[in-house]
Amino acid sequence: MREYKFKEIEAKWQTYWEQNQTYTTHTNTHKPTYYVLDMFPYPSGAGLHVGHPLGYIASDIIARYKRLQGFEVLHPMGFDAFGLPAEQYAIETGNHPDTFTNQNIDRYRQQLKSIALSYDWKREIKTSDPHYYKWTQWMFIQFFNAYYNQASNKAEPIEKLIQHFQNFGIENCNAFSNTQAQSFSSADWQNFSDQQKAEILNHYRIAYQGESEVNWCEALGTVLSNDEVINGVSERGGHPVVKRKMKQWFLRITAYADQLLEGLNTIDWSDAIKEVQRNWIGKSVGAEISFLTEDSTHNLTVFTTRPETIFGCTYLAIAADHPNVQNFIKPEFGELAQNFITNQTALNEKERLSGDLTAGVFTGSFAKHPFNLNIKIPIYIASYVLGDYGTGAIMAVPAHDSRDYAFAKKHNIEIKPIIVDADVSQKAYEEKTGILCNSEFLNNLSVKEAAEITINRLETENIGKGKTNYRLRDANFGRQRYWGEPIPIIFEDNIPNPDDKLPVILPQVESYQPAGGTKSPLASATHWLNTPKGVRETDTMPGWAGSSWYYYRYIDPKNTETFADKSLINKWKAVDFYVGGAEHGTGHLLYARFWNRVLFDLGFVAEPEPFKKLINQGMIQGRSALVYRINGTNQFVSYHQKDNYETTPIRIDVNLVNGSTLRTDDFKYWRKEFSNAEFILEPDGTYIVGHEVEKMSKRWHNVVTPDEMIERYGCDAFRLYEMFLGPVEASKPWNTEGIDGVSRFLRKLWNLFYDAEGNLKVTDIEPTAKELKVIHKTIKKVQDDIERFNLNTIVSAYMIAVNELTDLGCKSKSIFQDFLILLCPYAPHIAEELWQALGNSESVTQQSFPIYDESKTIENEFEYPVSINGKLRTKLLLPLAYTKEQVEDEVKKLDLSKWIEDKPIKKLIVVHGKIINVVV
Ligand code: ANZ
Repeated sequence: MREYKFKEIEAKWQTYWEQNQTYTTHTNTHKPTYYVLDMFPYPSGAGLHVGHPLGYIASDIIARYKRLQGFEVLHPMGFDAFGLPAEQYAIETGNHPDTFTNQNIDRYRQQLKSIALSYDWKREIKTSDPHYYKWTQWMFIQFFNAYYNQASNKAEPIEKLIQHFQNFGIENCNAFSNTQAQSFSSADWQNFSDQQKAEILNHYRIAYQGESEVNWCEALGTVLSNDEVINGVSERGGHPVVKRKMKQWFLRITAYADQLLEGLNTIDWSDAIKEVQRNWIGKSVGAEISFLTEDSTHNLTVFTTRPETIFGCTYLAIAADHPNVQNFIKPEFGELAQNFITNQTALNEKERLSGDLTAGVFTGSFAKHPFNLNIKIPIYIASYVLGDYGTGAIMAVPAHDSRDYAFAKKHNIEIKPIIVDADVSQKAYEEKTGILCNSEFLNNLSVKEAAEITINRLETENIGKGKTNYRLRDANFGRQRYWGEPIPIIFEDNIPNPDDKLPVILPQVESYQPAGGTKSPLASATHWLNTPKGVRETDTMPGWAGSSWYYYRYIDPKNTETFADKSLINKWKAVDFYVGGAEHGTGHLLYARFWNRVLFDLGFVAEPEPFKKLINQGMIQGRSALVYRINGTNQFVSYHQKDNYETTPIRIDVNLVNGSTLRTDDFKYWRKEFSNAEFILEPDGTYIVGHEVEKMSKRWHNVVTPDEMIERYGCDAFRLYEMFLGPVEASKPWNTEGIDGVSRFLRKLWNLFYDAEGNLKVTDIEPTAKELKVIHKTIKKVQDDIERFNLNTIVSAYMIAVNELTDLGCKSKSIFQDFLILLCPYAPHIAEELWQALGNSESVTQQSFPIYDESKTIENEFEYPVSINGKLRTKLLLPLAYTKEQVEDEVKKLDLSKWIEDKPIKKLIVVHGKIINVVV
């Protein structure tokens, strides 16, 4: 007697897979390789809700499918373990963040295992493990010891640059930098002190020390991230926050701006996320133009993407935090201007741009128009001009730029259109604008041509030059926190040198509080800080360091000689299929691409791009449940009655609801304050709740966990349902009700194999043409849809197949076997159980994907409807290959006496493959 008991079955197979190492990846294989990766999670204290596994299940289906296709699949999982919540926990409790992190990891691992994801768990990694971060630190040192050569377009050892300085000084130096080192000869270089040399090299190293502004909160004694500062005060406590310049480590990602753009054309990612990266890199082609003040004492260089509009420029605007802003402020305008600067510089970029964009003040200075020295152009300080973009100053063209227009209107500045138009003569243009053009200038030109000509003229007249700008900034690589990888640098007489004794292990500290000043808690670990060689760097790496290269560690996780053996990297190359959230578009996904390119340039890895194909799973939202309290009472009114009262909606735990019906008794028990709640019900005596679709979060009491779902419905049903909800990339609400459908499907599948008495119905008989058609149709559907990543429609295909096979009374073992192989990527437990019931001893997950045979799907018989005098009477099954005459012969053989008695057939109409009509 056999019933579908999912709990027993699922436990049995999870043990089997573990004991038999079913999902171990063998690297000494001759099969083609395929690497399927999930973005590894940061293990938070809350564990997983049903939204998290969406991507994990999808990638698991791909991994399982690729195994069936004969690939050796690498499908690992690990943990991104450094991060702020653990740090916060340590500060609050005084406990080591590792304890907290490990607890969370254990919970995550157990949850992930319960979902039957086919990871090779022996490859698990954790970024906070010294065996792991040793290599993060080692890579940092490679970056420190490298520069970007613009001649070869790649990172090269810094030794090569030193050699160049030694031989030629700075002349013909092709090293990328966005700061300017002084000019020096080879003789100068040789005479420089070590300190001077170090400072020059710092302009070129991929990992370098730069100055950056941080948000400093005196009261909290710490540096805060932009998110932790709201309107100039700390989010926690509301203390004042000021900007402070600090020396910090950076990675020179800007050297790779063009490569990161071009690389996007070589990878299979969605257009949306490529666009996010393009915008973030923000390449702008234009010009820098120099404006001289009226009295010729100062110069203001602007960056513009529309150089040809220079004839319509009616004012210049400079950022409040421009380093030379003071040069332009005339004493009469001093007070207003200084106040404006003070107000502006207290705000961060986001705050400034969300404020009044027409805010600004006149400096009192004028500049000369470079092409017509008689025209005077006022210089303003404006809130919408950013100090750290372009040159921090703009030429404003109100007639052609909306922000300039708004500003000009507010400040009563002239608005002067320029004409780049074949229909308007130069003379008319000059009359209109008062600007004398060179002969033929701008006449008959497209915008692009006009821009080119303008740049040529700027260059010949030495007023400006063509210039490409990027929005991308070098990546800040230092945090003043404890829970991160120590940056492996020792300062010897202020000169930073790599510490080659790796790993530099995070020391034990007394307190996880910041050490005062702008230093991290590590600064108080004096025993660790001071080494015979010098003083250690106390900043730690940011969260994205360990996640920028982890995909290589899985390839060879236990290696102690190197981060991963080169021959193994050459075998797996890079990630073939990557699944994770789109919110990482400008963080992890950009940093990892950059990091990987440096490793590639230095010869450590095999591919310039780390993730060939990327899928971004959508969000699963929660479906909150609402009850309606009548204001000022303890009465709750049901959804359809609520409009008759003044009510306030209250979100309640979704587990108190069946469908939309509130279990009122449970509700009373839920919270003490509701224990004497009264209800105004619907006419049928139920309380109906309202629903709201919103983020799944504890705060809204709408969290559903995989644990609950698996407990109630089983893992197979849960996996199927996650996919059934809709396309993986789409965001959609969770609705527990719907899972019943897939549960029923699994029972129906079971009943296809077992009769009511629990006996296996399967036999070895040859499958019928109809059964073959069903299975081959399904093979094609599953294969096509997996290849196109349409994972939701496959669930319906399974359901249709089981319905059809049930209707056909299928008992064929070979049909069943094929079906179970098709099913096992989604529902591996039931597939294994039934596979074994069919007498197989090997795991179904190790079989070959069935081969589609189109000829089996072609109908070779047709069931003709037979009408007599226009009335449908019977049916006649005939080979489709029969000609019209053969069909007619078959009809004549039929015994139709029941309907026509002994009347002769007057007319016989046969439409081949469609219909038979008998007229008597
Ligand atoms: C004249 C002009 C005329 C401009 C026109 C635009 C339209 P992207 O594409 O983002 O690079 N700009 C330059 N530096 C700026 C700064 N630090 N803060 C704010 N705005 C700045 O945009 C470049 C354009 O943005 C530049 O071209 C400049 O305005 C402005 F019809 O110059 B333009």
